[in-house]
Amino acid sequence: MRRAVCPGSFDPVTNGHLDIIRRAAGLFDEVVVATGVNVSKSRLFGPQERLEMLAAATAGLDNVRVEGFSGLIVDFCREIGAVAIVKGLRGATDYEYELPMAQMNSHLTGIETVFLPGAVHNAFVSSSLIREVAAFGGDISGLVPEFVRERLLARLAEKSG
Ligand code: COD
Repeated sequence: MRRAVCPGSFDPVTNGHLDIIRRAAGLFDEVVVATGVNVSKSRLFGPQERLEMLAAATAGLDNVRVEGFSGLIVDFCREIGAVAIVKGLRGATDYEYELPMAQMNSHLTGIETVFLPGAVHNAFVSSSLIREVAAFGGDISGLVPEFVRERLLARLAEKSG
């Protein structure tokens, strides 16, 4: 059983994330999508909400499950017996950000990181831009699952109300 982990903040999950998760599911026997905390980012949704949205968005993928983690991603990978971390790369900026993390994770436990090139049509999609565009009334349909769009608009309305 070759198990991989797709980690991220997923705040919220986007179609860019889902493309990487789907493709990882085609490469490994099982993919665990792991929602963690990026200490350098502010959050809109809590851990349980991000988990629920990911579970709903990946419900059709038989060999994908969703879990939360805290602490180091390498410790989580060891606990569940994962052989690789899968990350998506939208371009050079992602690569520069992800490479030292992959090298640090390899240094810590020897785990491999597999990079998948992001699809061109999702290259501009990030959770932070989605949150910002939605907050100012821009149209984010087609960039996140419809139920995520609705949940995001409801959360932003709550915050401003
Ligand atoms: N197309 C393709 N890939 C994409 C797209 C897109 N449109 N959008 C995002 N991605 C990829 C990102 O490149 C990333 O690989 C992944 O999806 C998740 O993205 P985010 O933005 O949701 O998640 P991040 O980058 O904030 O998550 C960071 C982690 C939580 C994974 C990281 O901080 C972590 O591992 N934290 C745990 C503590 C730890 O171990 N720290 C030491 C690391 S060396």
